[in-house]
Amino acid sequence: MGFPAGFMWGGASAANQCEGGIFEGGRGPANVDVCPSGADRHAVITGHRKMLRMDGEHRYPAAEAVDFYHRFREDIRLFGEMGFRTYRMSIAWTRIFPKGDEEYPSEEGLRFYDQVFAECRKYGIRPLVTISHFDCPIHLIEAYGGWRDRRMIECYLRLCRVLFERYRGQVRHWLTFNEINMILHAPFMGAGLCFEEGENEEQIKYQAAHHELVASALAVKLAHEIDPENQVGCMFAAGAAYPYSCRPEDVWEALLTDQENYFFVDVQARGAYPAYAVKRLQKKGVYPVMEKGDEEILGTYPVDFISFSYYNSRCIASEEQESAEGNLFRSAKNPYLKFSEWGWPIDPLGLRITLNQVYDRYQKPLFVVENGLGALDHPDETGYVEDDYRIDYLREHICAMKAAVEEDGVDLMGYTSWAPIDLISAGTGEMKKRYGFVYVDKQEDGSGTLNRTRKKSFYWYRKVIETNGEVL
Ligand code: BGP
Repeated sequence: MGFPAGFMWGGASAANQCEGGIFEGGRGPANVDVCPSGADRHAVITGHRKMLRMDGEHRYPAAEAVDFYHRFREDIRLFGEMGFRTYRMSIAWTRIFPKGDEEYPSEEGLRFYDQVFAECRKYGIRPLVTISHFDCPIHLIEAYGGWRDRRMIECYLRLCRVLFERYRGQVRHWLTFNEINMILHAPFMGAGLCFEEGENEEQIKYQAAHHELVASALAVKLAHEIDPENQVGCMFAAGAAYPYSCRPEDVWEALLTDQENYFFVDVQARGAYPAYAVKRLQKKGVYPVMEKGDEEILGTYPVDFISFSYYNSRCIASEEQESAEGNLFRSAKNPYLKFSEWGWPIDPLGLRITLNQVYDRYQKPLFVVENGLGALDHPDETGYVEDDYRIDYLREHICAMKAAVEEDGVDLMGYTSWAPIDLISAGTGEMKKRYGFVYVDKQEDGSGTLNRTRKKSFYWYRKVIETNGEVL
């Protein structure tokens, strides 16, 4: 009983939030580099303020991030010490193709990830690789307008081919796009989209989504052709939508919210646009252009497994209510829940509910690839943090997950918490919003030694993994 043997415990990160070194190794500029911290970030990541270059007035936290680019050996050693069986990480697209549409990849970029994977191997850690975690080369944004252009599919598949061939046998688990539904909420970060005055944003977002969905299906095809042992998953930002009350209008709105997110997974896992999406897009006057053959592609190459991030549930009201924050989605404030320092609801049972809903809907293996607590940490003079609040959060979520496996029969492959080490926040660009088991001495103003120190949660998580989730 409990978690199955071989359950993939680990942690998850993204290149742009931890690597830094954006001017090194021949890497080209990407959308994620020019998302500033501070008040303008929101307008930039949503595509409403075009910022394709760094300026002198903003801070760009991805430039150095937490310097994983130079410190990956130390970091992976720490993951090994915690007993990680897997490490979810992403590839910076512009390390491999600095502009995005070159014919040949950069050997230097490929060599960097050779070294990262070699380091993982030393500790028996299997990489789980997100091919695109909010990455889009700036050149492709300037030349094509990002994913609104169909030619992106070809560029993305070139990247996939290079990765699948080069890392054949070293990487078996792949995710095509991080939080693919984030395209609706942060379209510049999710798909390199910038909007011009008067453009039909919905049309552009769903057109870009269509391109990503076709690209994702073709990536599944390619991965299997290159190595039949490859397993490819989709990834979406999950969190069950609860109706604010049992008023049918609230229940209806909650259903609509869930469908908006499930739309992506319905296509990636079931292989076709669901009927509700076809009708609703038509009603909104949104008609993504499809080419002959697209339907067949989507139908022939569904994903092998479904992964998602879970930070909180959502609460949906049909009428105006006090609202709450949460992973770029705002929803009504659920009066039954507690909230993090960033105002995100904390709802462990919501994870069990979400796991059940997703499993019922798709009947494919699931993988929780992000879950964690962003909090202010207060280190002592040695850098040690007594983060019982983080341990409590993770314990309760792991318990909920365990119940879903043990009592509900959900087929769960693994759990990678966000994040094994402190890194830059995607939503706010802050450093002080920390998630890690390892404290990084880097402060909000960019100062700090970048030294790594194990937090209390480090030792706790090590025990969790060692006992396969029995000692929590
Ligand atoms: C998800 C992203 C991650 C990560 C996480 C936490 O949306 O996939 O990249 O950052 O959320 O969010 P935040 O960093 O905004 O606290």
